[in-house]
Amino acid sequence: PGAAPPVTVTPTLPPISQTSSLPPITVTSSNTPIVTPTQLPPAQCPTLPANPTLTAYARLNDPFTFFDGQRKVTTKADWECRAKEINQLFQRYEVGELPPKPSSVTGTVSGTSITVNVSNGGSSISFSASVRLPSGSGPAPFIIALGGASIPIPGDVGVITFNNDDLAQQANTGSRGRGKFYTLYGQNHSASAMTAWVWGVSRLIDVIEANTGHRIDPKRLGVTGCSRNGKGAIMIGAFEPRIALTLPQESGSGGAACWRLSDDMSRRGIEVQTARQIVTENVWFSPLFQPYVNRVPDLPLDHHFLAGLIAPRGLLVIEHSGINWLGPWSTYGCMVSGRRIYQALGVPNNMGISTVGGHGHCQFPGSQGTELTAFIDKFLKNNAGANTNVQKSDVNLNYNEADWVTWTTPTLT
Ligand code: MCU
Repeated sequence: PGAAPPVTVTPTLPPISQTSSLPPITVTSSNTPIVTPTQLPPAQCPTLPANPTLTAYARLNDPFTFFDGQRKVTTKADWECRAKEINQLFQRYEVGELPPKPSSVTGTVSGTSITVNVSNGGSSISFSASVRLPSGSGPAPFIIALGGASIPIPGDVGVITFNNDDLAQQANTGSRGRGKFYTLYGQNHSASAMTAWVWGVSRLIDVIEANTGHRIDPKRLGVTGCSRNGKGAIMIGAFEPRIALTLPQESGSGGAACWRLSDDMSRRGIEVQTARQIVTENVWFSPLFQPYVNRVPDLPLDHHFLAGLIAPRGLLVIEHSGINWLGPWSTYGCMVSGRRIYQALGVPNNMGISTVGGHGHCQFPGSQGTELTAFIDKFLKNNAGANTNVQKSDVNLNYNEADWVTWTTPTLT
């Protein structure tokens, strides 16, 4: 038998063409990154479980670990996710739901007032704020003052006086569900009075942004308020990113103080406002907070996180060192540890803490004038050189941070 014929393999696939239809890659400059950081896909933010399991924690919660207890915050993008998570935690455990911008928000801005008209579903409300124009002409910075300003505001900065009680009353626990916010969203809405005020300021800013030809520069807005309205001011700074400078004054417990630290003062026999007491006095917090006031360590947050929600925007915490009810040690310690978040973001001096006594409640003392002026200059008047490196108290409050903070502060990239 002869040898088998050789097997001939005829390729059926067409030959691979050497010419490509893709355009050639052009290198324009060796220094130009192909993808700029802002074009990077957003980090995946974790979502909170529907029914979170809480783990008691006696110290100040770690801002740099996510709620799941595992994932760490190592980049600024991670922090944006963590801040969203913290915002949700505040709504869920303390202040109730903050409704988004409603379907219809209209209004007018004049040299004397801002009028806001809002409709949502079948209901409508109108409210207004009064305007004090600054000296000069053209767009200028303005400070929104809850119930009126009790800090000195320079003449070249305008003032918007917002009657926050009109949106949500705060006389006593009987004020629950009373005010125009609840006319719109219903008496049983979970939002606390403070949440309703946040919402109201957001609508004022909507109207300021939607109108032209007035003097209010929407990019240079501050917010202030004293005492109960100082609690409101810090919440507004935390929940409304269009606020450039937050100036809470003597906000005390429920504001710049941490619940855990105020409870510690109370255990030491100091007569300080606590979570347990505050819900029996007024409606600043949501009914959702009630179950936690006697088990504060279960809360997955404390108020040092409020500083983190405001960061990197300007924040000067103005407190009183001599009124125990306000929790001077608690406000100071809470904010010193909250300032770690600004430090992590590389902007420690965008936040200042100033605690001074020897004056009446809400009577701004001259000795805090330098830092107030510096923060207004830097964040409302674009004076980058103003010295806002402020962390002071006129008395030694002896906050030993190591007792309360065991996490370390990363440098976020
Ligand atoms: C510091 O803010 C409050 C405080 O929380 C209340 O307990 C007290 O009754 O009133 C203070 C206040 O708003 O004073 C004007």
